[in-house]
Formats: sequence, structure tokens, C-alpha cells
Amino acid sequence: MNKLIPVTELTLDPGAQELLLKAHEEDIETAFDRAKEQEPHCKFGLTGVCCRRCLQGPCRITYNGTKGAKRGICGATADQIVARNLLSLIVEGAAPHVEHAREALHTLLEVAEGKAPYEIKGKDKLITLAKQLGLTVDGKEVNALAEEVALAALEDFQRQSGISRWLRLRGQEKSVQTWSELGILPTNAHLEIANAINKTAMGCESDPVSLLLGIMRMGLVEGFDGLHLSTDMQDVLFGTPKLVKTQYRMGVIKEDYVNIAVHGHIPMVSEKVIEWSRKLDREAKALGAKGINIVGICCSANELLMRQGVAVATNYASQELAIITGALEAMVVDAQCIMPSLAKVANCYHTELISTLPNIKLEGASHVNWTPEEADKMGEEIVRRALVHYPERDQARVQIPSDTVEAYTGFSVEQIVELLATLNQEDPLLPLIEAIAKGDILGVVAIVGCTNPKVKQDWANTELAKELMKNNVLIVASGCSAHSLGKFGLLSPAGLEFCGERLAGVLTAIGQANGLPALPPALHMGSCVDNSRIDNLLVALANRLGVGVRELPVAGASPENHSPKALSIGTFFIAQGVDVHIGVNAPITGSPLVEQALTANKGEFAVTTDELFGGKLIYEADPVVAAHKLIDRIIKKRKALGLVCPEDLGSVAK
Ligand code: NFS
Ligand code: SF4
Repeated sequence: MNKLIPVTELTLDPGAQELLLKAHEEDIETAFDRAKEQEPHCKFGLTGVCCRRCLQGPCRITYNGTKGAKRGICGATADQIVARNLLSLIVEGAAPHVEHAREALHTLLEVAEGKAPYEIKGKDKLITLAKQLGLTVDGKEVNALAEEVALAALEDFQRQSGISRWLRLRGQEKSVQTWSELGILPTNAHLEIANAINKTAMGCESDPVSLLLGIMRMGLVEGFDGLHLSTDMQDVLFGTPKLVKTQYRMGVIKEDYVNIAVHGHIPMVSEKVIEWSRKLDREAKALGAKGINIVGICCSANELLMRQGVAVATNYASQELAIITGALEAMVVDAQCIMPSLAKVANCYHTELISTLPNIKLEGASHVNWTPEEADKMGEEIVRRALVHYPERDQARVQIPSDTVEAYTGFSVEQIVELLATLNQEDPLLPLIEAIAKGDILGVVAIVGCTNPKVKQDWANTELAKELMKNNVLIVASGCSAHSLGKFGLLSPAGLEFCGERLAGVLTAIGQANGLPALPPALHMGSCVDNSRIDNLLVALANRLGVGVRELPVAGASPENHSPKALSIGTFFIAQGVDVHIGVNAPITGSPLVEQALTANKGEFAVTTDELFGGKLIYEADPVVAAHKLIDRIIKKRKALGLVCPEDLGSVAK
């Protein structure tokens, strides 16, 4: 265990710092310790030139042969190996979201058929969606309509030719045109995943340009049959988020309550846990507790906070630390971003780690099975187990960092439009567009994605946000990055102190028209699959302006990215023509062709995503420098649209 590095260098979160010290005292190892053990990382792996695709290898090569060979045993070059590895990484990002979407639509189908115990809460969304899909709505029962919608979605897992239905539903026409000309329109999510794996197999595709187009196609699979489909199905099942107040930081775990943490991504699991925690609250009181307290971690947190205002304990990198409070009776997990180490940490306490998905089991955890039909049984069983563990808690080992921070969340596009409608009922997007045109809002940047123990937790996410806000850039946020912003007050009107004057003015005006002191400077739009909401916002703005998404003065950023999902989501946005910043580099620098194609940095390779799609990848570890790189690109796009620029306004904060 590495006790030499001060905890203040590992995480910005004071609660996480306190718990890291407790972990050291109790000799419990965490990801922060293990991250240091891995340094320095292998350069072949970091730059993408290690190939393990067959048993002749592994082959480790370099582009010009300066370190080791120039080609693998089969003759594969650095460009080929890097492109193949990147495609397989993007598949690993997209596949969990596609599976997430399939689980949500399968649940909706079972509910519609009366086989699963969920209520369809998003009836408005269901009707809107059905109309958008061209279905007949009038005279149909909710369940019959839900069945038709779910079956329409299921087509994207079955069709053998044609174009993904959800892409046709959600894609902007101008972008669809570009993708069609490039021949990258996906057909069926499962088919595309299988094709991509086939392409990367040993002895299959070796043309790096074709592999790169395969990467962009997988970005579209991620975007439409991963993100959009998940959000749409979940909004039908659980309702579209509305503005809600919540709390952040470890202090949301409460000493005198039975505490259950929900962690992972799938709201079909976490929604049932919260439902049963309400039903069984009295039993907790009978045990001497004040009740049952549900707290969230990672994107399960996002799903519950957006729709139910559930408080958030922490984000990815410090998930183990929530258990180290000694006050969790259970941690319920489903899929994605769950550290295998959790079982070992839970074992040091009375905490029961419970896995739920039939296909995802964890070594050392107990399992309570979730299927749509068994959802109630699962919810009750999990909460009852937590109740049993409450008397087992060792009060002497409980240490909960005390502070919490207030946050406003629930900014679905529908909610944003409703807030704007108080300024202009007829044309709600107009006030936003005028603010952008006048330069009161310089542009919009989506801060999304993860935390990563390679980066001081929450630091890059918050620094980037603050630098952008200072320069009048409106932030929309999702995933664990949104949690970083939430922990540090940037999801609250109090965050206005970080904004440039012009942006603060706009946020105050919209907020006050809606009975709030101001809107927060970062609008939390949901989980990582809810990056679809950010896409919807961009498409709505672009359509209202009559331009392509690629022309908008907007960008995306994932300053502390760790997951391949951040890369597949980033690919989706690049395909829309949105620049995407990452703070931890992707394994692409071993191939000049791949690196130049994605980053559009100068080089001999003519074709770049910037030229084809209008967006590029920007790697920059320093968040303040990154903010200015994004601002420069935003200004370039503003100029192309003929909008005023900061120099005309005389108010650039540098
Ligand atoms: Ni997104 Fe959400 Fe968090 Fe990163 Fe993981 S939980 S799906 S991948 S770490 S943001
Ligand atoms: Fe080596 Fe080629 Fe096999 Fe990769 S596919 S491990 S480069 S021989």
C-alpha cells in the first residue's frame, strides 16, 4: 500500500480523502493504491501497438521499428494493429450500451404483455415516441401501444438489411446524408457488433482506412441503438426527468439509517430497490433505524437522481470508499464500471455486495437474480437482506465524512424547453439561440464521462468546467463527470460565482423566470446513456437554426475518461461533427495514420474526421489548456456562422 503519496494529490473530494486515510489505517487496499503499482505503464499498450489477436504473438511493434520490429509475425503494420485494436475497444464501449438498451426494451415488452411488475410512468413520452415512429396512437391502450413501440425497437436487433430504425428516428437529416455517402449507416446493432469483431479477427480486415470507417459506424451503433434507445425505453418506463434538488458527497450516507448503495447502470434494478426500500421502511424503524436510505454511485446514481432526486455518494474512482465508511448494509450492483475489488472490500465489513444481472456474476458477491418478471422478488429480497445486516454493523468502525453539497438536476431536453418557454412560449429555443448569437453564451460544451485513478479525481472535470464557465460557455453534463461537478457546487445556482458576467446574466434571467435564484452553470442531463439527451438538444438547436450539428459552436469533453464507453460515445459525437476532448489519451499514438485521421494534426494523411464529419479528437491532459483549445474551435465555428466573437465583445477572460 502506497502511503507516501498525500491523499490530497489523489482526489479533490474531501470525503474521499478522509476515507482514503481510513483505508490506510485499516490496511485496506484501493484503486488509488493499485494505480500507482502499475506505473510506469507499458508503452506498447499505451500507444496501441501491442497485438494479441492470435497465438503467433503477442507481437509488439513500432511504426518505424525504432523499438522492436516494424511488423508483426503475420506482417501487420502499426497502422493496421492500432486501427484494429481501436475498433475492438470501441466495440467494447458500444456493446454494454446496446445490451443496456436491449434489456430496457425487453423489459418494456414484458410490461406491455403484462408479465413484468413495472408501471409505465412515461405515458406522454410513449405517445410522442409512437407518433414519431409513425404508429397509430388513437384509440390504443397504453400497453398495446407500448408493445408496438418495443417491437419497433426490437427490429434494430433483427433486420438483415436497411438502416437502423432508431438512427432514422433520431439522426439529423444532414448528418444522415454524410453517413450515407460514406457508406457507414448501421443496419442492426448485433449484426454490426458481430461484423466489427469479424473485421478485427486475425487475418481479416487490414485496410486501416476501412477499419477507421468501421470505427465511425460503431460510433453510430453506440449513439442510436445504445444511447438513444436506452433513454427512450427508460423514459417510457420510468418517466422523463424533471428539475429536482438533491445532495452530493459521502455525507449522504446516514449513520442512523439502513444504508443501501446502488451502483452500476441499469435503472430496472435500482428503481425496484428504491420502491421496496419505501415499502419496507417501517421494518427498518422497528430495528431502531430512522428508515432506509438509498444512495447512488456511478450511473445508477444518475438514473435515480434524475427521476427521484436520490442523493449521490460518489463516482467511479472512489466506489470502494463508500464501503469503507463502514455504514453500508448492502451495495447492489448490476453492470458496467463495477470494480471486481468491491467484494474484497465489502468482506472487511458487514456490507453485503449483491450482483443482480443473470449474465453478470462477481466473484465473492452474493447474487439475487433480476429478470423483468422477478423484479419485485429481487427488490424485496435485497432490501430484506440489508435489514438483516443493520444490527451487524460495527459502530466503532463507522466514519462518514460529514459534509454534503446541494445540486439541481433533472435537465432533460423536455425540462429545458419548459424552463425556456417561460421566456418565449411560442418559440422556447429562441431565447437560447439569441443568447448564443449575441455572445452571451459563447458556446455549449458537454462535460461527460468518468473519473480515472490516473488523474486526481474530480480535478480535471471541475477545472475544465470552471475555465469554460469563466469564458461564458454553458456546460451540460452527464455520467461521473456530472458527479464531479455536483460535488463541487457547479450543479447549483451557487456555482454562478465561477461564470463570466454574460453567462451569469442569462442563467439568472432563465432561473428567475422560473422561480429560482438562477439556473446552475452546468445542467446535469443524466447518465452516460443520456448523452442521447445532449444529442437531442444539439439536433433541436441545429434544426431550429437550419444548420447541421457540425456547424454549431459546441464541443464535448471527457477530462478523466477511463472507459471504452467514453471513447465510443466520443466517436458518436465526432460522427455528428462535434469536437471531443479527452484528458487521458486513447491508444492511437503508435499509428501516424490513425492519430492524424482522428486528431487532424498535421501530417501526410489527407483524410481526417474533421474534413469528413466536421469533428475531431483533441487530447490534452491540462484542463485549462484544453478549455482554451475548445474555445478556439468554438470561436472558429462562430465565425463560420457569422456570429459575434469575444474580440468584438471585448470581454475575453483568459
Ligand atoms: Ni460512463 Fe457510467 Fe462513470 Fe465512466 Fe463508468 S459509470 S457509463 S463509463 S465511470 S461515466
Ligand atoms: Fe502478431 Fe499478426 Fe497474430 Fe497480431 S495477428 S499477434 S500481429 S501474428
